[in-house]
Amino acid sequence: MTSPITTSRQGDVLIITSDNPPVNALGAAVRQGLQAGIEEAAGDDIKAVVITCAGKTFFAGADITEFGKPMQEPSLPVLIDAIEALDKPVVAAVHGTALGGGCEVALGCHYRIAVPSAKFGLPEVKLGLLPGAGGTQRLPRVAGVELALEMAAKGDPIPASKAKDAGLVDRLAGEDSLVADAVAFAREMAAAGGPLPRASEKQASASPALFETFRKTNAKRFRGYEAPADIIALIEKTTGMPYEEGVQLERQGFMKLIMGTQSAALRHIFFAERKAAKIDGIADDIKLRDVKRVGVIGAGTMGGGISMNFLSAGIPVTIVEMAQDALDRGTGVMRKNYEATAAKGRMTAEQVEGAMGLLKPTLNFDDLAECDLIIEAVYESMDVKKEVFGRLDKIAKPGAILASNTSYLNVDEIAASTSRPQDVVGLHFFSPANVMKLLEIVRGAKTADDVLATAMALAKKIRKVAVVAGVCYGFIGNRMLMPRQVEAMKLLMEGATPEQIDRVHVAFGMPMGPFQMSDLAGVDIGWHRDPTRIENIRDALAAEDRWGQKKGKGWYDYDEKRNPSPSPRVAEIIEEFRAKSGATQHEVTDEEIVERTLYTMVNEGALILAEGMAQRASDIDVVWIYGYGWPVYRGGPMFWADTEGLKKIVAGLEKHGFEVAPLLREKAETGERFNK
Ligand code: 3H9
Repeated sequence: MTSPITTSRQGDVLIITSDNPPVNALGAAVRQGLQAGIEEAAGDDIKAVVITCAGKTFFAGADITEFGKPMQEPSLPVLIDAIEALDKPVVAAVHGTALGGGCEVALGCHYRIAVPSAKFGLPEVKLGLLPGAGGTQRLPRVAGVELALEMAAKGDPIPASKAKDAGLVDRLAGEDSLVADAVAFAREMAAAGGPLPRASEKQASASPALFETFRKTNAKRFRGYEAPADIIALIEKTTGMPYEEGVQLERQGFMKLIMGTQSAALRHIFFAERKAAKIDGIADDIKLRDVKRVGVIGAGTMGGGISMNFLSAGIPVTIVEMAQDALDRGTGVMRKNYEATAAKGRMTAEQVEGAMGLLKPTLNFDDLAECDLIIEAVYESMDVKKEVFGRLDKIAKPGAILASNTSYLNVDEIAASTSRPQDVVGLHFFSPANVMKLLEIVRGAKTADDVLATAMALAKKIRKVAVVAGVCYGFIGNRMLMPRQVEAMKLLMEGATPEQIDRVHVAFGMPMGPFQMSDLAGVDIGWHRDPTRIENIRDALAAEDRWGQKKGKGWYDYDEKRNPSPSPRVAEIIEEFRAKSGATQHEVTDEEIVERTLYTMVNEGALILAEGMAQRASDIDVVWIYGYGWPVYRGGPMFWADTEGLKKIVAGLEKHGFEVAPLLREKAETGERFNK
């Protein structure tokens, strides 16, 4: 097998090049090739060395697929030490993203030169790990403890310009002359002579207050995660320590995390997210439909949010409403949202104008004839949707993709109201649609393959994580939400409080519990609006104007800063319904809440999987992580079920009298997992 590493010479400079697509991950073959390159560099005729990568990026890190398998020599830390130990200048020439182990290789080199578009990062934390090849020790010594903490504990990459300011990059190269500039730099450093700047020989220092402040400032972001806490503690403990001792502690910390469930969960999600983009039975190279302009029907919260995704990606949008005031209100909200983003420094004023400039608001439905993809975001009613699709069928250009943003309704029935069901697909965005990452692409019985593949490609373009779902009530996400909601209400009747149920969910790692979520979304959503018709607790709350946060009261009472407190009135209402329901009261334990609200979701997930409504268990995990805030460190409901043990899930369901999904039972009995 040919090595992904080649060497070449420019005079007395040795250029070591890695070509290991797609991201130059530092797998065994790359490490072995680099080791051979370093041995070659020891030759007397070599005065300096450049390490660079072909393709789209510098090393993007260790090869994650090797984790959990027996390690092949040389290990990355040993290799990087050997690079640093060379007695001639070694220059890392960086383009693309120097991430994780890649950033650590660059730190092992004596000098770093980068193109302006390059980025540097230590994203290991996002895989539940800490940098394990010297990163926690060399980065603070090169770029300072504060930046090292930021980069290692949060995992976000920084641009080359910032890296240069911090001393992580010594020089910027021309965007098209990286290797030539690196060779010149290497030669210059060789000629200059003098001691080589080795990161491990430098010192780092920081005031103890820095760590405490950092912990406090980021407490919310890090809640529940092991790796950030370990990273902060490690850098705190090793700052000022000799390098050799620090790096040993780093090694121990890395080994501890890599054996843990959180890292397994986070690595699972890394690959699950990428696998979700693959559609069973459709070739990767299928010809896609050209989407140059998107049409959106409805300028309400959903239609506006959906439009913003495309505008931000530079795709023109025609947005249609029925009345001028609704159209004006909708476009006004979009502008306000963009301006708020700009105020936070995440967009420039020109970008705001650029995006809004791509928007064509109109009252004329026929203007949609110019669009290649039309998404309807109108009222959630089958009759209304059918009427809209019937009209669309008459005016849309041949081959245009017709999409419904329905959250529950039957996409096949909607498609049947057109003469072109093959062009119809569900595109279920989650609210707020300009923010939430998830997109469910609903595959109708007749949806054409190229329509599906085009939708998937577009999702990537607008930076969504998309999952293919089949036609069933609520698709994947909302269908699994239903048993949770039903059980939460039953638990209330049997003795639990909204506070207890929410507390259990938050302790589990959810951003909020079911009642907090209802207060945020609006208790009145889907309410029949007849205050005299009180059939359940929700009706009672809505009738008393307890619509949630927007009214200052819902399941909870809110102060002017929207801090919730348990509501005595809600307790009374619950008591009234308990009395009427005849449900047997008992002491509800936290464990029972988990079993009845979360195990039931897993059960529903197993049904979805068996019915083929999700392509794979990991897709269900992706839906819950990106659409509903399931804690990433638990890997999604199906991965979590695997880690809990499927036998335990089955026993928990049976204890409460639930019918166990056959697939779940089968897997529990055979000892299989949902995610292999
Ligand atoms: C580490 O370095 C530990 C060390 O500190 C210590 C070690 C001792 N390995 O994302 P894309 C695959 S931990 C293996 O779609 P993009 C990916 O699965 C690592 N495979 O491209 C996909 O495969 P497929 C720290 C990897 O352009 C394909 O490459 N580093 C790896 O949108 C394309 O990926 C990280 O965590 C990998 N490291 O984004 C960086 N990376 O085509 C992780 C990617 O079969 N990577 N693949 O689905 C990324 O963040 C993005 O891939 C990157 C490119 C930004 C580089």
